[in-house]
Amino acid sequence: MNDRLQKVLFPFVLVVFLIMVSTGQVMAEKPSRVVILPYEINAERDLSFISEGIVDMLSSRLAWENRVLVVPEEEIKGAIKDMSLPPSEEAARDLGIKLQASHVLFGSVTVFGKSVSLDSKVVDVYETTPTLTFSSQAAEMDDLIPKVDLLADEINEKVFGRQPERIEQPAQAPERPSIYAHPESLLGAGAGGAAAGGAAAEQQWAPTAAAPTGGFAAVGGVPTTGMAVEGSWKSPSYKTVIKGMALGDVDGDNRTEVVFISEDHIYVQRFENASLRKIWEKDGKRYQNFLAVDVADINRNGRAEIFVTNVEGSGQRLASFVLEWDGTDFKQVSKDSPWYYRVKDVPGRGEVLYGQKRNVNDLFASDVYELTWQNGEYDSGERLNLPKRVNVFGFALGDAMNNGQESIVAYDEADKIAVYNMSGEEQWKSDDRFGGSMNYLEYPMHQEGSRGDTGHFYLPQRIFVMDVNKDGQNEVIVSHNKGSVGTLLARFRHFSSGRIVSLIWSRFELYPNLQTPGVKGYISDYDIGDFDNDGKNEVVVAEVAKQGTLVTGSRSSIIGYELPQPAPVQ
Ligand SMILES: [Ca+2]
Ligand SMILES: [Ca+2]
Ligand SMILES: [Ca+2]
Ligand SMILES: [Ca+2]
Repeated sequence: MNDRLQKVLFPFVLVVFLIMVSTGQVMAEKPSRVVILPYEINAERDLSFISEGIVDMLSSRLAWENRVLVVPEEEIKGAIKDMSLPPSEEAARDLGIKLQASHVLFGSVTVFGKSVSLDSKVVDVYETTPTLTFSSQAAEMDDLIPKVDLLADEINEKVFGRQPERIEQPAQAPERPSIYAHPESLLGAGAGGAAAGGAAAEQQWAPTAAAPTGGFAAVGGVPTTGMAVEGSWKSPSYKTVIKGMALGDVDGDNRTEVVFISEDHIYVQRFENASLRKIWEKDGKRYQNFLAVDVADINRNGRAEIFVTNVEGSGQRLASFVLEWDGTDFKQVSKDSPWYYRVKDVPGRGEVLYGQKRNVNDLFASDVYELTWQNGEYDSGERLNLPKRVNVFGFALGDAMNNGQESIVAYDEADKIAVYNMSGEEQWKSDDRFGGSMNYLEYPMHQEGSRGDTGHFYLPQRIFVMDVNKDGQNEVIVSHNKGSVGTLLARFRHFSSGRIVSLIWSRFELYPNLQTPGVKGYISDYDIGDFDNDGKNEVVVAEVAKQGTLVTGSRSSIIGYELPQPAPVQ
Protein backbone atom coordinates (compact mmCIF):
# COMPACT_ATOMS: atom_id res chain seq x y z
CA MET A 1 0.00 0.00 0.00
CA ASN A 2 1.49 3.35 -0.93
CA ASP A 3 1.64 6.32 1.41
CA ARG A 4 -1.12 8.28 -0.24
CA LEU A 5 -3.60 5.45 -0.17
CA GLN A 6 -2.77 4.81 3.46
CA LYS A 7 -3.49 8.44 4.31
CA VAL A 8 -6.82 8.29 2.55
CA LEU A 9 -7.89 5.02 4.09
CA PHE A 10 -6.68 5.54 7.64
CA PRO A 11 -9.50 7.78 8.95
CA PHE A 12 -12.05 5.42 7.41
CA VAL A 13 -10.49 2.36 9.05
CA LEU A 14 -10.34 4.21 12.35
CA VAL A 15 -14.02 5.10 12.23
CA VAL A 16 -15.02 1.51 11.42
CA PHE A 17 -12.84 0.29 14.30
CA LEU A 18 -14.40 2.73 16.75
CA ILE A 19 -17.91 1.73 15.69
CA MET A 20 -17.04 -1.94 16.24
CA VAL A 21 -15.64 -1.25 19.69
CA SER A 22 -18.57 0.84 20.83
CA THR A 23 -21.31 -1.45 19.51
CA GLY A 24 -19.42 -4.40 20.94
CA GLN A 25 -19.61 -2.79 24.34
CA VAL A 26 -23.28 -2.07 24.01
CA MET A 27 -24.18 -5.54 22.76
CA ALA A 28 -22.22 -7.78 25.08
CA GLU A 29 -23.80 -7.70 28.53
CA LYS A 30 -21.11 -8.20 31.11
CA PRO A 31 -21.31 -11.57 32.87
CA SER A 32 -21.89 -11.54 36.63
CA ARG A 33 -18.71 -12.35 38.49
CA VAL A 34 -19.25 -14.45 41.58
CA VAL A 35 -16.71 -15.14 44.31
CA ILE A 36 -17.13 -18.45 46.15
CA LEU A 37 -15.20 -18.48 49.42
CA PRO A 38 -13.93 -21.63 51.16
CA TYR A 39 -16.60 -23.01 53.50
CA GLU A 40 -15.88 -23.01 57.21
CA ILE A 41 -16.05 -26.56 58.56
CA ASN A 42 -17.16 -27.07 62.17
CA ALA A 43 -16.39 -30.70 63.03
CA GLU A 44 -14.36 -32.81 65.41
CA ARG A 45 -12.55 -34.55 62.61
CA ASP A 46 -10.45 -32.94 59.88
CA LEU A 47 -12.94 -32.62 57.06
CA SER A 48 -11.29 -29.73 55.25
CA PHE A 49 -11.54 -31.57 51.92
CA ILE A 50 -15.31 -31.08 52.18
CA SER A 51 -14.85 -27.34 51.85
CA GLU A 52 -12.85 -27.91 48.69
CA GLY A 53 -15.56 -30.24 47.39
CA ILE A 54 -18.37 -27.81 48.01
CA VAL A 55 -16.55 -24.91 46.33
CA ASP A 56 -15.75 -27.23 43.42
CA MET A 57 -19.36 -28.35 43.05
CA LEU A 58 -20.79 -24.85 43.36
CA SER A 59 -18.25 -23.50 40.86
CA SER A 60 -19.24 -26.01 38.21
CA ARG A 61 -22.98 -25.65 38.91
CA LEU A 62 -23.05 -21.84 38.94
CA ALA A 63 -20.81 -21.21 35.94
CA TRP A 64 -23.01 -20.20 32.99
CA GLU A 65 -21.51 -19.37 29.65
CA ASN A 66 -21.43 -15.58 29.01
CA ARG A 67 -23.72 -15.02 32.00
CA VAL A 68 -22.07 -16.10 35.25
CA LEU A 69 -18.34 -16.24 35.72
CA VAL A 70 -16.90 -17.83 38.83
CA VAL A 71 -13.79 -15.95 39.93
CA PRO A 72 -10.87 -18.42 39.78
CA GLU A 73 -9.50 -19.69 43.08
CA GLU A 74 -6.04 -18.24 42.37
CA GLU A 75 -7.47 -14.72 42.20
CA ILE A 76 -9.31 -15.22 45.49
CA LYS A 77 -6.49 -16.83 47.45
CA GLY A 78 -4.29 -13.77 47.85
CA ALA A 79 -7.22 -11.46 48.57
CA ILE A 80 -8.51 -13.51 51.52
CA LYS A 81 -5.14 -14.30 53.08
CA ASP A 82 -5.71 -12.20 56.19
CA MET A 83 -9.48 -12.47 56.30
CA SER A 84 -11.46 -14.44 58.87
CA LEU A 85 -14.01 -16.76 57.32
CA PRO A 86 -16.92 -16.69 57.00
CA PRO A 87 -16.70 -12.87 56.63
CA SER A 88 -19.21 -10.27 57.75
CA GLU A 89 -21.46 -8.99 54.97
CA GLU A 90 -19.49 -5.75 54.91
CA ALA A 91 -16.16 -7.54 54.59
CA ALA A 92 -17.68 -9.70 51.83
CA ARG A 93 -18.71 -6.54 49.94
CA ASP A 94 -15.25 -5.01 50.28
CA LEU A 95 -13.75 -8.21 48.94
CA GLY A 96 -16.24 -8.25 46.08
CA ILE A 97 -15.25 -4.71 45.07
CA LYS A 98 -11.58 -5.64 45.22
CA LEU A 99 -12.17 -8.66 42.96
CA GLN A 100 -14.58 -6.76 40.65
CA ALA A 101 -17.32 -9.22 41.51
CA SER A 102 -21.06 -8.69 41.65
CA HIS A 103 -21.77 -11.42 44.24
CA VAL A 104 -19.91 -13.12 47.06
CA LEU A 105 -21.01 -16.56 48.26
CA PHE A 106 -19.81 -18.03 51.55
CA GLY A 107 -20.92 -20.29 54.35
CA SER A 108 -20.24 -23.09 56.75
CA VAL A 109 -20.77 -26.79 57.30
CA THR A 110 -21.48 -27.97 60.83
CA VAL A 111 -21.37 -31.61 61.83
CA PHE A 112 -23.39 -32.66 64.93
CA GLY A 113 -22.92 -36.37 65.48
CA LYS A 114 -24.11 -37.84 62.21
CA SER A 115 -26.18 -34.93 60.98
CA VAL A 116 -24.79 -32.11 58.91
CA SER A 117 -26.00 -28.57 58.51
CA LEU A 118 -25.16 -26.45 55.47
CA ASP A 119 -25.52 -22.66 55.81
CA SER A 120 -24.78 -20.21 53.02
CA LYS A 121 -25.14 -16.54 52.19
CA VAL A 122 -25.06 -14.70 48.90
CA VAL A 123 -24.14 -11.03 49.23
CA ASP A 124 -24.89 -8.60 46.43
CA VAL A 125 -21.74 -6.45 46.36
CA TYR A 126 -23.56 -3.27 45.23
CA GLU A 127 -26.59 -3.87 47.47
CA THR A 128 -29.06 -3.81 44.58
CA THR A 129 -30.78 -6.84 46.15
CA PRO A 130 -30.90 -7.98 49.79
CA THR A 131 -28.55 -10.65 51.07
CA LEU A 132 -29.96 -14.15 50.61
CA THR A 133 -29.57 -16.84 53.26
CA PHE A 134 -29.80 -20.56 52.57
CA SER A 135 -29.91 -23.24 55.23
CA SER A 136 -30.46 -26.99 55.05
CA GLN A 137 -29.88 -30.08 57.17
CA ALA A 138 -28.75 -33.53 56.09
CA ALA A 139 -29.32 -36.61 58.25
CA GLU A 140 -25.88 -37.89 57.34
CA MET A 141 -22.81 -37.04 55.32
CA ASP A 142 -24.10 -39.04 52.32
CA ASP A 143 -26.90 -36.53 51.86
CA LEU A 144 -24.62 -33.51 51.75
CA ILE A 145 -23.88 -33.68 48.02
CA PRO A 146 -27.57 -33.62 47.01
CA LYS A 147 -28.01 -30.66 49.40
CA VAL A 148 -25.21 -28.76 47.67
CA ASP A 149 -26.89 -29.60 44.38
CA LEU A 150 -30.18 -28.12 45.58
CA LEU A 151 -28.35 -25.07 46.92
CA ALA A 152 -26.80 -24.50 43.49
CA ASP A 153 -30.22 -24.80 41.85
CA GLU A 154 -31.70 -22.31 44.31
CA ILE A 155 -28.91 -19.77 43.85
CA ASN A 156 -29.10 -20.16 40.09
CA GLU A 157 -32.79 -19.44 40.15
CA LYS A 158 -33.00 -16.71 42.80
CA VAL A 159 -29.80 -14.81 42.07
CA PHE A 160 -29.12 -15.40 38.38
CA GLY A 161 -32.61 -16.18 37.06
CA ARG A 162 -31.52 -19.51 35.64
CA GLN A 163 -34.00 -22.40 35.69
CA PRO A 164 -32.65 -25.56 37.30
CA GLU A 165 -31.85 -28.53 35.06
CA ARG A 166 -32.09 -26.39 32.02
CA ILE A 167 -31.09 -28.29 28.89
CA GLU A 168 -29.84 -25.79 26.37
CA GLN A 169 -30.56 -26.11 22.69
CA PRO A 170 -27.61 -27.63 20.91
CA ALA A 171 -25.59 -25.12 18.95
CA GLN A 172 -24.68 -25.67 15.33
CA ALA A 173 -22.88 -29.03 15.17
CA PRO A 174 -19.31 -28.87 13.97
CA GLU A 175 -18.33 -31.01 10.99
CA ARG A 176 -17.14 -34.40 12.09
CA PRO A 177 -15.59 -37.14 10.04
CA SER A 178 -17.32 -40.30 8.80
CA ILE A 179 -20.13 -41.75 10.92
CA TYR A 180 -19.48 -39.23 13.64
CA ALA A 181 -21.02 -36.46 11.59
CA HIS A 182 -23.85 -34.48 13.16
CA PRO A 183 -24.81 -36.71 16.06
CA GLU A 184 -27.58 -34.27 17.03
CA SER A 185 -29.29 -34.69 13.67
CA LEU A 186 -29.68 -38.40 14.36
CA LEU A 187 -31.80 -37.84 17.38
CA GLY A 188 -35.13 -37.54 15.61
CA ALA A 189 -34.32 -40.49 13.41
CA GLY A 190 -33.35 -43.17 15.79
CA ALA A 191 -32.45 -42.64 19.41
CA GLY A 192 -35.54 -44.78 20.04
CA GLY A 193 -33.55 -47.71 21.33
CA ALA A 194 -31.89 -45.61 23.93
CA ALA A 195 -35.07 -43.83 24.87
CA ALA A 196 -37.06 -47.00 25.46
CA GLY A 197 -37.10 -48.99 28.65
CA GLY A 198 -36.90 -48.38 32.37
CA ALA A 199 -34.59 -45.42 32.53
CA ALA A 200 -35.55 -43.43 29.47
CA ALA A 201 -33.06 -41.20 27.79
CA GLU A 202 -33.76 -37.52 27.61
CA GLN A 203 -34.97 -36.44 24.23
CA GLN A 204 -32.33 -33.78 23.95
CA TRP A 205 -28.63 -33.66 23.53
CA ALA A 206 -26.35 -32.25 26.13
CA PRO A 207 -25.10 -28.72 25.44
CA THR A 208 -22.54 -28.76 22.68
CA ALA A 209 -20.15 -26.81 24.87
CA ALA A 210 -19.89 -29.78 27.21
CA ALA A 211 -19.71 -32.35 24.44
CA PRO A 212 -16.34 -33.69 23.39
CA THR A 213 -15.12 -32.54 20.02
CA GLY A 214 -12.41 -35.02 19.16
CA GLY A 215 -10.83 -38.35 19.87
CA PHE A 216 -7.53 -39.10 21.51
CA ALA A 217 -5.14 -36.23 20.98
CA ALA A 218 -1.53 -35.65 21.83
CA VAL A 219 -0.88 -34.09 25.21
CA GLY A 220 0.65 -30.62 24.99
CA GLY A 221 4.43 -30.56 24.84
CA VAL A 222 4.71 -34.18 23.72
CA PRO A 223 5.79 -34.80 20.12
CA THR A 224 2.76 -35.54 17.98
CA THR A 225 4.37 -37.80 15.41
CA GLY A 226 2.13 -40.60 14.31
CA MET A 227 -1.02 -39.25 15.90
CA ALA A 228 -4.18 -38.18 14.19
CA VAL A 229 -7.06 -36.56 15.98
CA GLU A 230 -10.22 -38.34 15.02
CA GLY A 231 -13.84 -38.00 16.02
CA SER A 232 -16.11 -38.88 18.85
CA TRP A 233 -19.74 -39.80 19.32
CA LYS A 234 -21.97 -39.17 22.31
CA SER A 235 -25.26 -40.82 23.18
CA PRO A 236 -28.28 -38.93 24.49
CA SER A 237 -28.30 -38.90 28.27
CA TYR A 238 -29.79 -41.63 30.38
CA LYS A 239 -31.52 -40.50 33.55
CA THR A 240 -29.47 -42.78 35.73
CA VAL A 241 -25.95 -43.27 37.05
CA ILE A 242 -24.07 -45.74 34.86
CA LYS A 243 -21.86 -47.69 37.25
CA GLY A 244 -20.14 -50.06 34.85
CA MET A 245 -19.75 -50.67 31.15
CA ALA A 246 -18.06 -53.26 28.91
CA LEU A 247 -17.90 -54.17 25.23
CA GLY A 248 -18.21 -57.61 23.64
CA ASP A 249 -20.13 -59.75 21.17
CA VAL A 250 -22.83 -61.16 23.41
CA ASP A 251 -25.01 -62.69 20.68
CA GLY A 252 -22.31 -64.21 18.49
CA ASP A 253 -23.06 -62.21 15.32
CA ASN A 254 -19.53 -60.78 15.14
CA ARG A 255 -20.76 -57.32 16.02
CA THR A 256 -19.86 -55.64 19.30
CA GLU A 257 -22.52 -54.83 21.86
CA VAL A 258 -22.27 -52.28 24.68
CA VAL A 259 -23.36 -53.65 28.03
CA PHE A 260 -23.84 -51.23 30.91
CA ILE A 261 -25.35 -51.26 34.35
CA SER A 262 -26.86 -48.89 36.83
CA GLU A 263 -27.29 -49.95 40.43
CA ASP A 264 -30.39 -51.97 39.51
CA HIS A 265 -30.64 -52.25 35.74
CA ILE A 266 -28.74 -54.02 32.94
CA TYR A 267 -28.69 -52.57 29.42
CA VAL A 268 -27.50 -54.35 26.27
CA GLN A 269 -27.28 -52.07 23.24
CA ARG A 270 -25.55 -51.92 19.88
CA PHE A 271 -24.29 -49.02 17.82
CA GLU A 272 -26.29 -49.07 14.55
CA ASN A 273 -26.96 -46.32 12.03
CA ALA A 274 -25.09 -43.91 14.26
CA SER A 275 -27.24 -44.42 17.32
CA LEU A 276 -27.41 -46.89 20.17
CA ARG A 277 -30.14 -49.48 19.64
CA LYS A 278 -31.64 -51.35 22.55
CA ILE A 279 -31.06 -55.11 22.27
CA TRP A 280 -32.17 -56.22 25.72
CA GLU A 281 -32.52 -54.85 29.22
CA LYS A 282 -33.63 -55.98 32.59
CA ASP A 283 -34.40 -54.61 36.05
CA GLY A 284 -32.61 -55.98 39.06
CA LYS A 285 -34.38 -57.09 42.22
CA ARG A 286 -34.88 -54.60 45.02
CA TYR A 287 -32.27 -56.23 47.25
CA GLN A 288 -29.63 -56.37 44.52
CA ASN A 289 -26.89 -53.80 44.08
CA PHE A 290 -24.91 -54.13 40.85
CA LEU A 291 -21.29 -53.09 41.27
CA ALA A 292 -19.45 -53.99 38.10
CA VAL A 293 -19.91 -55.57 34.68
CA ASP A 294 -17.58 -57.46 32.37
CA VAL A 295 -18.11 -59.14 29.01
CA ALA A 296 -16.05 -62.05 27.60
CA ASP A 297 -16.54 -65.47 26.05
CA ILE A 298 -14.93 -67.48 28.83
CA ASN A 299 -16.77 -70.74 28.05
CA ARG A 300 -15.74 -70.38 24.40
CA ASN A 301 -18.99 -71.07 22.62
CA GLY A 302 -18.83 -67.99 20.40
CA ARG A 303 -21.12 -65.80 22.55
CA ALA A 304 -19.63 -63.57 25.24
CA GLU A 305 -21.08 -63.93 28.72
CA ILE A 306 -22.07 -60.95 30.85
CA PHE A 307 -20.48 -61.07 34.30
CA VAL A 308 -22.31 -58.95 36.85
CA THR A 309 -20.68 -58.41 40.24
CA ASN A 310 -23.56 -57.95 42.64
CA VAL A 311 -23.88 -57.48 46.40
CA GLU A 312 -27.06 -58.05 48.40
CA GLY A 313 -28.53 -57.06 51.73
CA SER A 314 -27.17 -54.86 54.45
CA GLY A 315 -24.17 -57.16 54.87
CA GLN A 316 -23.38 -56.66 51.18
CA ARG A 317 -22.98 -60.38 50.60
CA LEU A 318 -21.54 -61.20 47.17
CA ALA A 319 -24.16 -62.81 44.95
CA SER A 320 -22.74 -62.30 41.48
CA PHE A 321 -24.20 -63.86 38.36
CA VAL A 322 -23.46 -64.57 34.73
CA LEU A 323 -25.81 -64.13 31.78
CA GLU A 324 -25.51 -65.70 28.35
CA TRP A 325 -27.62 -65.40 25.20
CA ASP A 326 -29.27 -68.71 24.30
CA GLY A 327 -30.68 -67.59 20.97
CA THR A 328 -33.88 -66.10 22.37
CA ASP A 329 -33.04 -64.62 25.77
CA PHE A 330 -30.25 -63.93 28.24
CA LYS A 331 -30.24 -66.80 30.72
CA GLN A 332 -28.36 -67.06 33.99
CA VAL A 333 -25.61 -69.62 33.48
CA SER A 334 -24.28 -68.99 36.98
CA LYS A 335 -25.89 -67.33 39.97
CA ASP A 336 -25.33 -66.54 43.64
CA SER A 337 -21.59 -66.63 43.06
CA PRO A 338 -19.28 -65.50 45.90
CA TRP A 339 -16.80 -63.78 43.55
CA TYR A 340 -16.03 -60.26 42.49
CA TYR A 341 -15.53 -60.66 38.74
CA ARG A 342 -13.12 -58.85 36.46
CA VAL A 343 -12.04 -59.71 32.92
CA LYS A 344 -8.58 -58.65 31.78
CA ASP A 345 -6.55 -58.85 28.60
CA VAL A 346 -3.55 -61.03 29.29
CA PRO A 347 -0.67 -60.89 26.81
CA GLY A 348 -0.55 -64.02 24.65
CA ARG A 349 -3.84 -65.33 26.05
CA GLY A 350 -6.54 -62.79 25.34
CA GLU A 351 -9.41 -62.24 27.76
CA VAL A 352 -9.12 -64.00 31.11
CA LEU A 353 -11.67 -63.98 33.94
CA TYR A 354 -10.39 -63.31 37.47
CA GLY A 355 -12.21 -63.50 40.76
CA GLN A 356 -11.70 -62.54 44.40
CA LYS A 357 -13.84 -63.23 47.49
CA ARG A 358 -14.88 -61.20 50.52
CA ASN A 359 -16.05 -62.13 53.98
CA VAL A 360 -17.76 -60.30 56.82
CA ASN A 361 -14.57 -58.68 58.09
CA ASP A 362 -12.55 -58.22 54.99
CA LEU A 363 -13.65 -56.68 51.71
CA PHE A 364 -10.96 -58.57 49.83
CA ALA A 365 -10.50 -61.71 51.87
CA SER A 366 -9.00 -64.09 49.33
CA ASP A 367 -6.22 -63.92 46.80
CA VAL A 368 -7.09 -63.30 43.17
CA TYR A 369 -7.73 -66.45 41.14
CA GLU A 370 -8.24 -67.14 37.48
CA LEU A 371 -11.75 -68.52 36.97
CA THR A 372 -12.20 -71.10 34.23
CA TRP A 373 -15.27 -72.81 32.85
CA GLN A 374 -15.31 -76.41 34.06
CA ASN A 375 -18.26 -78.79 34.30
CA GLY A 376 -20.79 -76.05 33.81
CA GLU A 377 -19.33 -73.70 36.46
CA TYR A 378 -16.73 -70.98 36.77
CA ASP A 379 -14.19 -72.65 39.01
CA SER A 380 -11.10 -71.19 40.59
CA GLY A 381 -7.91 -72.12 38.79
CA GLU A 382 -4.48 -70.66 39.17
CA ARG A 383 -3.80 -68.16 41.95
CA LEU A 384 -2.32 -64.88 40.80
CA ASN A 385 0.68 -63.58 42.69
CA LEU A 386 -0.18 -59.93 43.25
CA PRO A 387 1.44 -57.29 45.45
CA LYS A 388 -0.26 -56.71 48.78
CA ARG A 389 -3.35 -54.49 48.78
CA VAL A 390 -3.86 -54.84 45.03
CA ASN A 391 -7.40 -56.09 44.47
CA VAL A 392 -9.01 -57.76 41.48
CA PHE A 393 -10.45 -54.55 40.03
CA GLY A 394 -7.53 -52.19 39.66
CA PHE A 395 -4.63 -53.90 37.92
CA ALA A 396 -3.43 -54.90 34.45
CA LEU A 397 -0.77 -57.27 33.16
CA GLY A 398 1.56 -56.44 30.27
CA ASP A 399 4.90 -55.06 29.19
CA ALA A 400 4.29 -51.55 30.49
CA MET A 401 7.97 -50.54 30.46
CA ASN A 402 8.58 -51.79 26.91
CA ASN A 403 11.60 -53.78 28.06
CA GLY A 404 10.37 -57.22 27.05
CA GLN A 405 9.32 -58.05 30.63
CA GLU A 406 5.83 -58.65 31.90
CA SER A 407 4.74 -56.30 34.64
CA ILE A 408 1.79 -55.54 36.88
CA VAL A 409 0.34 -52.03 36.74
CA ALA A 410 -2.01 -51.28 39.62
CA TYR A 411 -3.72 -48.54 41.57
CA ASP A 412 -2.71 -48.06 45.19
CA GLU A 413 -5.25 -46.95 47.78
CA ALA A 414 -4.71 -43.29 46.95
CA ASP A 415 -5.30 -43.96 43.22
CA LYS A 416 -1.63 -43.54 42.36
CA ILE A 417 -0.35 -45.93 39.70
CA ALA A 418 2.44 -48.33 40.55
CA VAL A 419 4.41 -50.60 38.21
CA TYR A 420 5.61 -53.90 39.72
CA ASN A 421 7.70 -56.67 38.27
CA MET A 422 6.16 -60.15 38.33
CA SER A 423 7.82 -60.85 41.68
CA GLY A 424 5.76 -58.04 43.12
CA GLU A 425 8.60 -55.56 43.60
CA GLU A 426 7.60 -51.97 43.02
CA GLN A 427 9.49 -50.41 40.10
CA TRP A 428 7.84 -47.03 40.07
CA LYS A 429 4.88 -45.12 41.47
CA SER A 430 3.20 -41.97 40.16
CA ASP A 431 3.05 -38.74 42.17
CA ASP A 432 -0.31 -37.93 40.63
CA ARG A 433 -3.61 -39.63 41.25
CA PHE A 434 -5.42 -41.19 38.31
CA GLY A 435 -8.65 -43.15 38.12
CA GLY A 436 -11.05 -41.95 40.77
CA SER A 437 -14.30 -43.72 41.36
CA MET A 438 -17.69 -43.10 42.94
CA ASN A 439 -18.39 -46.84 43.02
CA TYR A 440 -17.94 -48.10 46.55
CA LEU A 441 -18.39 -50.94 48.96
CA GLU A 442 -19.58 -50.18 52.47
CA TYR A 443 -17.06 -50.93 55.11
CA PRO A 444 -17.54 -51.11 58.90
CA MET A 445 -15.31 -48.50 60.56
CA HIS A 446 -13.71 -49.67 63.77
CA GLN A 447 -11.96 -46.42 64.48
CA GLU A 448 -12.50 -44.60 67.72
CA GLY A 449 -15.13 -41.91 67.43
CA SER A 450 -16.64 -43.47 64.33
CA ARG A 451 -19.81 -44.42 66.27
CA GLY A 452 -20.35 -47.61 64.32
CA ASP A 453 -20.35 -45.74 61.02
CA THR A 454 -19.70 -47.40 57.75
CA GLY A 455 -17.02 -46.04 55.51
CA HIS A 456 -16.89 -46.15 51.74
CA PHE A 457 -14.23 -48.22 50.04
CA TYR A 458 -14.00 -46.92 46.49
CA LEU A 459 -13.29 -49.58 43.89
CA PRO A 460 -10.37 -48.81 41.62
CA GLN A 461 -10.98 -48.42 37.91
CA ARG A 462 -9.79 -50.52 34.98
CA ILE A 463 -6.28 -50.24 33.56
CA PHE A 464 -5.18 -51.40 30.11
CA VAL A 465 -1.65 -52.06 28.90
CA MET A 466 -1.69 -51.95 25.10
CA ASP A 467 -0.21 -50.25 22.08
CA VAL A 468 -3.01 -47.78 21.67
CA ASN A 469 -1.52 -45.84 18.73
CA LYS A 470 0.08 -48.84 16.96
CA ASP A 471 3.62 -47.48 17.04
CA GLY A 472 5.16 -50.62 18.48
CA GLN A 473 5.35 -49.27 22.05
CA ASN A 474 2.85 -50.16 24.74
CA GLU A 475 0.91 -47.50 26.57
CA VAL A 476 -0.87 -47.67 29.92
CA ILE A 477 -4.46 -46.48 29.55
CA VAL A 478 -6.23 -45.07 32.60
CA SER A 479 -9.13 -42.81 33.39
CA HIS A 480 -8.40 -39.55 35.17
CA ASN A 481 -11.19 -37.94 37.16
CA LYS A 482 -10.47 -34.61 38.83
CA GLY A 483 -12.15 -33.19 41.87
CA SER A 484 -11.94 -33.34 45.62
CA VAL A 485 -11.22 -36.58 47.32
CA GLY A 486 -10.80 -37.04 51.05
CA THR A 487 -9.29 -39.95 52.87
CA LEU A 488 -9.81 -43.43 51.52
CA LEU A 489 -12.93 -44.15 53.56
CA ALA A 490 -14.40 -40.68 53.36
CA ARG A 491 -18.06 -40.50 52.54
CA PHE A 492 -17.75 -37.23 50.70
CA ARG A 493 -16.21 -37.32 47.26
CA HIS A 494 -16.82 -35.21 44.21
CA PHE A 495 -15.45 -35.10 40.66
CA SER A 496 -16.05 -32.24 38.26
CA SER A 497 -14.27 -33.51 35.14
CA GLY A 498 -12.75 -36.64 33.70
CA ARG A 499 -10.86 -37.91 30.70
CA ILE A 500 -9.00 -40.99 29.44
CA VAL A 501 -5.23 -40.66 29.48
CA SER A 502 -2.57 -42.77 27.83
CA LEU A 503 0.81 -42.96 29.58
CA ILE A 504 4.06 -44.12 28.05
CA TRP A 505 7.22 -45.34 29.76
CA SER A 506 10.28 -43.21 29.16
CA ARG A 507 13.43 -44.44 30.91
CA PHE A 508 12.35 -43.49 34.45
CA GLU A 509 8.64 -42.93 34.53
CA LEU A 510 5.25 -43.16 32.91
CA TYR A 511 4.15 -39.83 31.47
CA PRO A 512 1.03 -38.84 29.55
CA ASN A 513 1.34 -38.86 25.77
CA LEU A 514 -2.29 -38.96 24.65
CA GLN A 515 -5.62 -37.95 26.08
CA THR A 516 -9.26 -37.61 25.17
CA PRO A 517 -11.13 -34.32 25.60
CA GLY A 518 -12.50 -33.81 29.10
CA VAL A 519 -16.07 -34.66 30.06
CA LYS A 520 -18.18 -32.91 32.68
CA GLY A 521 -18.75 -34.90 35.84
CA TYR A 522 -16.73 -38.10 35.87
CA ILE A 523 -15.98 -41.25 33.94
CA SER A 524 -17.41 -44.20 35.85
CA ASP A 525 -16.03 -46.95 33.58
CA TYR A 526 -14.57 -47.47 30.14
CA ASP A 527 -13.53 -50.19 27.72
CA ILE A 528 -11.66 -50.50 24.45
CA GLY A 529 -13.17 -52.33 21.48
CA ASP A 530 -14.84 -51.96 18.09
CA PHE A 531 -17.83 -50.01 19.37
CA ASP A 532 -19.19 -49.02 15.93
CA ASN A 533 -18.24 -52.26 14.12
CA ASP A 534 -16.06 -50.64 11.47
CA GLY A 535 -13.06 -52.88 12.10
CA LYS A 536 -11.16 -50.33 14.19
CA ASN A 537 -11.16 -50.03 17.97
CA GLU A 538 -12.50 -47.12 19.98
CA VAL A 539 -12.19 -46.21 23.62
CA VAL A 540 -15.71 -46.01 25.00
CA VAL A 541 -16.51 -44.27 28.28
CA ALA A 542 -19.49 -44.05 30.58
CA GLU A 543 -19.79 -40.39 31.60
CA VAL A 544 -21.80 -39.49 34.68
CA ALA A 545 -22.55 -35.81 34.10
CA LYS A 546 -24.75 -35.56 37.15
CA GLN A 547 -25.25 -37.80 40.14
CA GLY A 548 -28.45 -36.53 41.68
CA THR A 549 -31.24 -37.83 43.86
CA LEU A 550 -34.65 -39.13 42.80
CA VAL A 551 -35.80 -35.52 42.94
CA THR A 552 -32.92 -33.76 41.23
CA GLY A 553 -32.23 -36.56 38.73
CA SER A 554 -29.06 -38.12 37.35
CA ARG A 555 -27.56 -38.00 33.89
CA SER A 556 -25.13 -40.35 32.18
CA SER A 557 -23.99 -40.91 28.59
CA ILE A 558 -21.94 -43.33 26.55
CA ILE A 559 -19.17 -41.66 24.54
CA GLY A 560 -16.99 -43.30 21.91
CA TYR A 561 -13.63 -41.83 20.90
CA GLU A 562 -11.64 -42.92 17.88
CA LEU A 563 -8.22 -44.20 18.81
CA PRO A 564 -5.27 -42.39 17.27
CA GLN A 565 -4.24 -43.93 13.97
CA PRO A 566 -0.62 -44.33 12.96
CA ALA A 567 0.51 -41.75 10.44
CA PRO A 568 0.80 -43.05 6.88
CA VAL A 569 4.35 -44.09 5.97
CA GLN A 570 6.00 -41.30 3.96
CA1 LIG B 1 -23.00 -59.06 18.63
CA1 LIG C 1 -19.93 -67.82 25.92
CA1 LIG D 1 2.14 -47.04 21.40
CA1 LIG E 1 -14.70 -49.03 15.40
